[in-house]
Amino acid sequence: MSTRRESGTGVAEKEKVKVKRPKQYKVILLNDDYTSMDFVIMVLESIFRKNPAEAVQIMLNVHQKGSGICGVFTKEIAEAKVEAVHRKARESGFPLKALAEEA
Ligand code: TYC
Repeated sequence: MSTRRESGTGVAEKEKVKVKRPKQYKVILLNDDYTSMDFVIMVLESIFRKNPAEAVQIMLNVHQKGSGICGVFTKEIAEAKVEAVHRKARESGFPLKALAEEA
């Protein structure tokens, strides 16, 4: 973005105003052998706001492929989602893991 400003000298100066798009981060869910499918679906619905059909689809994809994307967010939000997954999993005694990775 660029704007023209009067500096007081009568000379118009061009000033570069940098606006940076915040980096985006994927939240990736990892498969494991112990977390129940119902729990993963509940996590996808509650933390990632997926509808039931989307949640089942993502869960099955992670189950079959080993990992899968459940959303793309700014860094702070992605990290908060990862923490929320780990907290819920810990509370329920499941080893479910998620991670954030630059998109
Ligand atoms: N593999 C798990 C099972 O068979 C289900 C599962 C799916 C676990 C996705 C984690 O991220 C996951 N119960």
